[in-house]
Amino acid sequence: KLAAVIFDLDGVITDTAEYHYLAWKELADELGIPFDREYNEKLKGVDRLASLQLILDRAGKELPEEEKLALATSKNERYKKLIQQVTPDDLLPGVKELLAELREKGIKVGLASASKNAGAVIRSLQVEAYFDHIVDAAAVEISKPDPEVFLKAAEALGVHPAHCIGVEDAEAGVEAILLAGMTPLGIGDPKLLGRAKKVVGSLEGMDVEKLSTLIS
Ligand code: B16
Ligand code: MG
Repeated sequence: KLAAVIFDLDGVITDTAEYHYLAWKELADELGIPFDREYNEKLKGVDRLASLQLILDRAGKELPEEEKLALATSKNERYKKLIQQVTPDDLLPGVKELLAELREKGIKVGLASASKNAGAVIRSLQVEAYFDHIVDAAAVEISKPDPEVFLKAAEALGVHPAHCIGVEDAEAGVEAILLAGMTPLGIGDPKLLGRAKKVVGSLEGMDVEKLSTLIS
């Protein structure tokens, strides 16, 4: 029986991927490293330092740890400036309606994002009230595809993973949901998210009845 739905943020609730891209792009340009939207796909769902590593790897560039931390901080400063533009209009289609229905039917709602800025984005989107728990990404030790962030969310919500649906747009995220023992709903391309129980283009028209059929 469906007890909780645990959402990823970027690519599921809103499309902050574009802002992450712009912030990384500025940094990569300054470093003289080639970086484009296609390569950016690999960074989706991947935490900040691991994303930087993917960019450096592409140029075969090695840097000392302190320098990497400074670059990651610099990217984050740019990102934080960009997300000041986020408003409720940036909610992806169907999200608000689904969150409202989940709340109304007493199904718990959690957020399992790799982003340390997740709380700020959720507040700017003005949907904070719909979430029973937002996992603190800073407290997550191992990134997706490790299931830690989803398991932490389920624990905080007081629900068994078997009664949870996880919603993800990234391959690593779908993997994390499966490893957590939850049912994955994919948002995006079925070719990339083939391991999800079901893949839809967006959450438009998604409701509790449809979600329930995935889990029973
Ligand atoms: P931050 P998600 C992820 O969010 C993004 O997809 C990924 O591109 C980003 O690097 C990561 O959060 C960390 O974000 O630098 O703000 O801590 O998809 O897990 O909601
Ligand atoms: Mg995502």
